[in-house]
Amino acid sequence: MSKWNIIFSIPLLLSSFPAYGDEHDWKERQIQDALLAAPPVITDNATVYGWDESQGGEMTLLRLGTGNYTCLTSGFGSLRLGKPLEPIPGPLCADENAWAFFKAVLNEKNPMKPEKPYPTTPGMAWMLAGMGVHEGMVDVGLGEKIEVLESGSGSGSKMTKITPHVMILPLPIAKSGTLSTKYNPAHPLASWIMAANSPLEHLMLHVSDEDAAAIMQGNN
Ligand SMILES: [Cu+2]
Repeated sequence: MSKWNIIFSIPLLLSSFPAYGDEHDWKERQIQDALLAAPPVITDNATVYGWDESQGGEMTLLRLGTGNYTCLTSGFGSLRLGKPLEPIPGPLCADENAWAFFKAVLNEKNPMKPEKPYPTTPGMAWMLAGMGVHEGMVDVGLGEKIEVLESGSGSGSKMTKITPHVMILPLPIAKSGTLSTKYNPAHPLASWIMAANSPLEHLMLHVSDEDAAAIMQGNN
């Protein structure tokens, strides 16, 4: 079943309901989490989606924006649909091309074996809060996992925080260059190819926490 159809039918109703008490609290908390993904020039006008815990973690519209970016509360970076939020935040903000790609990914039962070809125009997705990686793997659903940490680099430990990054995706990349196909905690700012040789292949461009903070501040 397509989760995306549900996602778009519910928000139209929800957005017209006033939010009180607990419901308002979790929504506000998730919006604040999502806004950590990118600088205000992006997030100020962004649409924000989060996870409705009362609906088993179903994706839901939290805030409708007028800008070209869509932000998602922590939990999407690993496509952990319907699962509890990660202890390490991993919100993201996607431009229109990246969002079109994510929508197509969400519509597939098995994102690694799409029935419909994914859009091919690369977009940009910001994850300036970094992301938590569970036992060196990212879960894309149906038991399919992408190994993202260099083996022998602490990938056996339960949770590793990878540094702030921007993703260009989707982006097929020849393996003839110097880019690794894994994140190496010993070189946390190195660019690399995530989900190499899969339909989710993309470029990961990392910055330090300090530089991410500078980007978040802009000219202020
Ligand atoms: Cu990535």
